[in-house]
Amino acid sequence: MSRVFHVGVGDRSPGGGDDWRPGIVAGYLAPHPPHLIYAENPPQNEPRSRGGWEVLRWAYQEARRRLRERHQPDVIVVHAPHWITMVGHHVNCVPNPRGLSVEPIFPHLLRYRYDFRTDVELATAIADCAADAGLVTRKMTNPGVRVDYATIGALHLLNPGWDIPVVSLSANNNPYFYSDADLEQMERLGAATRRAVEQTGRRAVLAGSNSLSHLHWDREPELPEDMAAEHPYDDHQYRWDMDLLTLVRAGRTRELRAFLPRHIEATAAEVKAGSLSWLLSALGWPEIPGDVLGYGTIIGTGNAVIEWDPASSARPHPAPPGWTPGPDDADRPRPMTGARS
Ligand code: 2X7
Ligand code: FE2
Repeated sequence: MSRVFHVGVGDRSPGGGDDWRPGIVAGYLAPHPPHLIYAENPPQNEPRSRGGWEVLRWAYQEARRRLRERHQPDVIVVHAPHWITMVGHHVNCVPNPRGLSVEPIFPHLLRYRYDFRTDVELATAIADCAADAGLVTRKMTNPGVRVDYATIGALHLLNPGWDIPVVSLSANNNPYFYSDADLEQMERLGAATRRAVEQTGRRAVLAGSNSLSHLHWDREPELPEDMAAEHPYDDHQYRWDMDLLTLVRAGRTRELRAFLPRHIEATAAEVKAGSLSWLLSALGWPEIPGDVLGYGTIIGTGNAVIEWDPASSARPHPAPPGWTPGPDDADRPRPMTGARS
């Protein structure tokens, strides 16, 4: 069982140097496939593995180092696509969620005991700011509700010691009723999150818990961590993911915003649930490069760990001359055979 402590805002000596300040100090795209926790063999998870998916796990290792040494947040705010709410956007306001999180499709990979602290003041402020912005919003106060594995996955991988308080947001299901992703509500939720962080004076890191391309196998190898079986679902999905990452690395965030619905349509991308739009909207769609710490596939889906750090002086990686996003797919119909979840 993880041990948890809560450090009050203002109690902590900055330690982060002259640039210590409240606000949203960084955002991460933080994918959650249960395979990553399974491969780490932490004490909270029952199943045991021989490892696997190392490059993505090394990316998370670097994210953890930056979180501890550079960002030192008061709170991690996570938006995750497997806490699905049919009506509105819910905010977990339970002070100390604890229990067993089981991945319903991969229970042999993830049966994880969690026990963490919620920053209830910030959670309440986010719900209130979202309601003020015209979003249907609920404060979830039922301590018996089981926390989903996408919330647990991103949070464990960013902070396995669970010594930083959390705010967890649900994913409203409405994008899945429409053929085109309507991400406008997620942008409003992002702006509301930012307002709440500023009102409460928190130093916050945001985590959008999404995979990228999302068609995947429906058969698992006998040994789940057999890396000889792991590769992109197909070249089509891989190329769309690479184009998305090219925009990210180049800092072309406005174009990325317009590109997301195309990427979703072409690859059934999990960002349809809106975690990435929420995250980038909260950061103000900054025209700064995202730092792609790693990319890898998990049962064929594309996954990237990416950091946006508004205080970083890292320079963009320009796209090759003449490059435009969106592979030329005239000769390649969208594959329809993959499974989705
Ligand atoms: O939730 C997931 C996912 N997003 C991608 C791959 C495998 C399992 O679970
Ligand atoms: Fe997922």
